[in-house]
Amino acid sequence: MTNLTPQKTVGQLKTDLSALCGSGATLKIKKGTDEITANDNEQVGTGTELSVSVGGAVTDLYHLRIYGDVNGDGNISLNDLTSVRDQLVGIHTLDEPYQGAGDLYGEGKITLNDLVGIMTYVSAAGDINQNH
Ligand SMILES: [Ca+2]
Ligand SMILES: [Ca+2]
Repeated sequence: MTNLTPQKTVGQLKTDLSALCGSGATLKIKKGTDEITANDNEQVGTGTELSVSVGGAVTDLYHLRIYGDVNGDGNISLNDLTSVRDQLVGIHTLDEPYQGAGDLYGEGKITLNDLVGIMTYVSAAGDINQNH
């Protein structure tokens, strides 16, 4: 699931998806192994799992992806910039879904362009397209 804005909270996500859950469906939000459905102020990020169930059976399962958020905290910050740089120089390799979130332009790999894109965002000189 993409097209999400950075710094979105559980509460905002629930509001966004209220139409989906109006029909007797239950929404469950998990970050790692922790269920955070009830923590309305907690930020969701890359890797946050969203499941929709009807009558106890899961009908839809999504993993959120915020382009530029490669550590899953929901912010696009210097920490993400550092992780992408480390990947580029070969110090560290990102796993999915974080790798995909670092590939801002969706061409299948992290390159210098992605690093520049995050740098531009962090320095408030440009936005990252979340809609792809
Ligand atoms: Ca982040
Ligand atoms: Ca890329």
